[in-house]
Amino acid sequence: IHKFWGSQPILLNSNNELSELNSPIIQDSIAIREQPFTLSSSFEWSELDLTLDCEIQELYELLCENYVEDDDHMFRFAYSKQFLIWALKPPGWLSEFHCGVRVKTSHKLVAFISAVPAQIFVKGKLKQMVEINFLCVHEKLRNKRVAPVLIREITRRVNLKGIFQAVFTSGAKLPNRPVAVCRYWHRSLNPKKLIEVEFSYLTRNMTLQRALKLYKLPEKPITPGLRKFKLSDSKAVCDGLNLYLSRFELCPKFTETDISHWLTPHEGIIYSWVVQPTPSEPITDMISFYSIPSSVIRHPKHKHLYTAYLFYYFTTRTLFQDLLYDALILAKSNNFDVFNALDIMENKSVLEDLKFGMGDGNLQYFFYNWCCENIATDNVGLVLQ
Ligand code: YNC
Ligand code: MG
Repeated sequence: IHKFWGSQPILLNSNNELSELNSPIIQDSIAIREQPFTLSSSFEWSELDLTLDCEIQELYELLCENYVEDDDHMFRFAYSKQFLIWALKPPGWLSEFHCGVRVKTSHKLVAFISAVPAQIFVKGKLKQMVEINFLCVHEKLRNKRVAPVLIREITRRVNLKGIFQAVFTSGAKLPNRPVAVCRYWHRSLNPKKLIEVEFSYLTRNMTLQRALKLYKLPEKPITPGLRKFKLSDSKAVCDGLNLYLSRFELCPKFTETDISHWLTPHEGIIYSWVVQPTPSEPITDMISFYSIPSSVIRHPKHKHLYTAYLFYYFTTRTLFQDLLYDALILAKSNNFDVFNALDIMENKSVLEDLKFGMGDGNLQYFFYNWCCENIATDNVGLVLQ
């Protein structure tokens, strides 16, 4: 029944048998096809050049109009152009991995998939993998088996670079067996707007006045010594974060260059703070979140919902709950409407106290060509965009 996924080196939900644990499902020595996979005759492959603003614009429009929506079709991700550059051009990026499909005659971009290289620790083993993201097929081309061709083609291109494992997430249920099943939690920052766009609801016991009071936050962060991350913090933060993440069964391993890329603050993209009690002392803690607006589909007043997503953090001195509270304050003061966090890492232990509410729907983590037993959510230390 699953014609595509049934042919791939992955674990299926329907099959309980695990092959050798914590190892590849097929070996690296497979023959790699030299020619691109065949698209139907009216389409052509097109490597996007994300150094060109016009091509970023095309990708931005494809995703804005056709990328992930919630189940009720009220909101659709509206990743900004600058965010896409940040997410798709980390250290080691390759333009072959920005894989587009165009209509031959009009050159219109109608489908896309991407990969970025990443070093991933899984149950103590370090593997060079890619992270797959932004799989998108134009609405008019759905259910025509374009997605399997995109996945096969990105796999071929990744294999040609000597990489044979991938990690990806999906909100939609797939036939693939997830390695972890996580959930988003939401913390209201702007309850009035969230109610207006029907992201949240009032109840008999919860009036707008009560909601405003419940979710009110101070204007300034509380932790002494909290300041914005700067480039020169990269080494200390890289060491601190890698050490912190090593406690989780699934986590990335960062280089100093990765940290500079992923954590240097950019308005509207990525917000990062460190705690350095005094300038002569070392950095003790770090927290970060990124920005993905969503389009509010067909709303008379509000066009976008501004959402902050908890990214990486580590603590050695500050209580995690206090650090995340400061992140909420900073997100609010940067005009975000809602703050999202998964129940991964240490998050679950503080979400309720910080007035997060559990979302509906899961975010599942998957491997490609890696056999591994399930990982508990609080053992996941990997965040994808
Ligand atoms: C999905 N999201 O099961 P079977 S997340 C993976 N991820 O195959 P068709 C998916 N597979 O069951 P459509 C998938 N959605 O018959 C569907 N599938 O074996 C499978 N939505 O293909 C599905 N973006 O072309 C089925 O489906 C086959 O036209 C059906 O296209 C799907 O980025 C899609 O949600 C998702 O744009 C492109 O619905 C389309 O519906 C769409 O007939 C809105 O496909 C946007 C959206 C997904 C966001 C993401 C992660 C993607 C991971 C892909 C897998 C990577 C594997 C690793 C490769 C590298 C390996 C190395 C080394
Ligand atoms: Mg299709």
